[in-house]
Amino acid sequence: MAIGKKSFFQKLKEGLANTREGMVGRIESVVTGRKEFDEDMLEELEEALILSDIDMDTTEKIIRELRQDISRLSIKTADKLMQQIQNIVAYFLTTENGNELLEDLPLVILMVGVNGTGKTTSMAKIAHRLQQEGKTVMFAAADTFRAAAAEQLEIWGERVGVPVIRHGEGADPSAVIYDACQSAKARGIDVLICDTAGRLQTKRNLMNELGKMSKVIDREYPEASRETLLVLDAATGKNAISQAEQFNEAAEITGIVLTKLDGTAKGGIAITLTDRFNIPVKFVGVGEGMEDLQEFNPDDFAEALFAGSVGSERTES
Ligand SMILES: Nc1nc2c(ncn2[C@@H]2O[C@H](COP(=O)(O)OP(=O)(O)O)[C@@H](O)[C@H]2O)c(=O)[nH]1
Ligand SMILES: [Mg+2]
Repeated sequence: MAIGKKSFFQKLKEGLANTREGMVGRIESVVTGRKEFDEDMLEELEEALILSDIDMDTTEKIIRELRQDISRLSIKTADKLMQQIQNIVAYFLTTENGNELLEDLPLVILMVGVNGTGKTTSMAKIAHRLQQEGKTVMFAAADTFRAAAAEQLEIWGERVGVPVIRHGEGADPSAVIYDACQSAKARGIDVLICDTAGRLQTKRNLMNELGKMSKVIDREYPEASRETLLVLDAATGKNAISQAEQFNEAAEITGIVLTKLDGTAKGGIAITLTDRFNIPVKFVGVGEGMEDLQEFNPDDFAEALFAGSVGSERTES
């Protein structure tokens, strides 16, 4: 294992510590010391999963899968069973679409999500990552609802060395996007990342606003590939599901950024989100530092989650 990989994995493990204690701890206490992996155990496991922010529907699918695997693979030991649950979790975290950002440049990313989930700071972290890959980035301050929002973005822009296109408070967000598209094209910017307001409006309102911005990009920058990233705060647990429902109806979400996994035991929500919406998680936030937004990988995530449990192979702390 390369050093870079190890520190990345360590950080992910640390970020998932509370979820591991909660979710994996619960699973482990059902599994260990069992003589038989029978229906009673599956029922207890079902409860354990539901308590871990995995919804009923996804839980039932996981249990069904596990029931089959126990007989198909003749699983007889707790460590084999834990390993298989980890495999199933990784499988449920996988969608048909890739977890990486689109490679085709230029790229325009629209950041959406309710206030406080981490849109603006995640933009800075994504920009930092793209710059390390040698790409040029620009920000559009299309959260024009509060003056503070554009100011905050400007501070981040200065910090990471990214130009920011902004208008005054209360300006039309689509006008900001329009200017940003022109400017990004003129300067040959690789990735334009657009902040948006996170007010929880009515669905119609949200749809109109996001729809308008999207149309401006389509019209002004048709050659650009597009991502719409929904930022969700993992600590809000089931609330994140209803947010995803609303935004998914209002816009074509291409990826999820799941923030604040550090300090919450509700990380299991990632499993429900990918299963329910079939939208890939593209990044996870495991801290407030610049390097604490990681690219998401289902296998690494499941492995970090189950690290140190009876079935895991990588047990170093
Ligand atoms: N601990 C932690 N804090 C985060 C993470 N992502 C964002 N935050 C914090 O969440 C707060 C709100 O973030 P902000 O980007 O302003 O949210 P916005 O309203 O959606 O733009 C800030 O204090 C961030 O530092 C994360 O992954 N972990
Ligand atoms: Mg913001």
